[in-house]
Amino acid sequence: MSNREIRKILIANRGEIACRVIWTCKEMGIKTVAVHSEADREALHVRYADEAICIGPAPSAQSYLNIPSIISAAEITNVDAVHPGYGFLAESATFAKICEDCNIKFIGPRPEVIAMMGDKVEARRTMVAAGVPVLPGSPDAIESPEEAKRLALEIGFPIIVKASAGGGGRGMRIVRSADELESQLELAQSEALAAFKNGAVYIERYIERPRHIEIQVLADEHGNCIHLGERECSIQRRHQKLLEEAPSPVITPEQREKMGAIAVNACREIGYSNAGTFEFLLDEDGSFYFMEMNTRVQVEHPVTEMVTLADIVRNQIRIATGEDLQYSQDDLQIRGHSIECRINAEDPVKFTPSPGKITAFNIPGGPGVRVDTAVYPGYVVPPYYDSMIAKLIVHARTRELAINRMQRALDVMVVEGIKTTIPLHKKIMADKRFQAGDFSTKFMEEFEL
Ligand code: MV4
Repeated sequence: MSNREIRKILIANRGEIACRVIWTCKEMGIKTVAVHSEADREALHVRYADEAICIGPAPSAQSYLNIPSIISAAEITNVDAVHPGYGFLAESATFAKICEDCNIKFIGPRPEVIAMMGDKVEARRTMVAAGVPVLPGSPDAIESPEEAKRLALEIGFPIIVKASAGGGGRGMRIVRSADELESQLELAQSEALAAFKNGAVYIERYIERPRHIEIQVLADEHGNCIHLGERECSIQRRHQKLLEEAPSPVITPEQREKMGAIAVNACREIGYSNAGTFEFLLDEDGSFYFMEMNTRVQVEHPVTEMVTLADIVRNQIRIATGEDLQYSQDDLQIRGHSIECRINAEDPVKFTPSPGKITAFNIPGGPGVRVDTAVYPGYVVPPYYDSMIAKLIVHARTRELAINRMQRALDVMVVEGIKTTIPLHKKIMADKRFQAGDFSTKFMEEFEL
């Protein structure tokens, strides 16, 4: 069933994800409109698109986050739909609603669903109702220090205080004993208020050494939903993922089926549509708990594409036209192993941004190697945006072969003129614990010792 034609899409983003969306649009015979800031006139997504419109000055707030400017560009170019990519306006319920009101299809879930998942207390409550396991914690935002104390004693220390409007690790505090609870709670609330203009916080039992495992789902607008297995995202630093892989070295087929079924069932319960990701914390005993849901395509989607042969962006667009999912769960298989290394324009030791001119650029090739990037020799990495300049993705029959393939690829990857995280990835690939699959979200803290 298809009730909406999409002939032309505006990509409300920049960088590699804008290029990634354009590739699939080209394959589907869909015309594309790039938007760009004044700093991005020479950007690759501008050259790849059929049309390009400048939407404002370099700072994101005046360009890629400027809703009136983007809607104007969409109206002028007469597009049928907007693809938001990730970051920027991808999880703005306001933007999704305005698109809808302007009769432009937002390629993502309904605005109400985006808003609900953006409120972590509400998301948690919704997931409990949909049968998704969550950690013992507060059913609502914390109202008083007394309530926090009562709950904490029930749950047992350590606990974690999280901002309801936060996410991605911003505004969290670990509390290890009752005597520090009140002060930490107050700090968390005032930090949340300052950072998100919303002081609501909630508490949960704290897991010391979890793994971050996420399930990719695809849901059409008619209640059909499938999962595409998990991604292992535990290797991160300061809540920034460094590399991801699929499948996870510790998830068994039975565990995958269980986690996938829970995610798919939840999607049906909440009327979720389009691509989405359920983030789980996996405990050392194999228990898993819902953390957050991402209502967009993710940076790390390629590792899932490599092991399933699905084109996630194509599925997003098909779903947005109102078509049924083209495959059922039984059609989907996980084949081989994929790893993605995020190449950032950063000092690999200090993790400070390293913008500037790329004087030499060489990308690896050969079987099972994919590079998603928007940079080229002579390109100047602007200082205004995210520092990720490329994703190096490999696919091989086994994890061991994928690590080997990644090492060979990293060896021939050349980015000169700026500092990058390539040397760090080489060290991680050579690490015995990484190779053994023996790690948690604490891996980088221990790695640096
Ligand atoms: C936790 C946790 C342990 N216990 N919640 C970090 C990101 C945000 N989405 C939630 N996070 C965590 N929540 C409980 N109850 C540990 C983390 C965490 C983490 C999670 C995923 C990936 C990396 C992380 C690094 C530090 C802490």
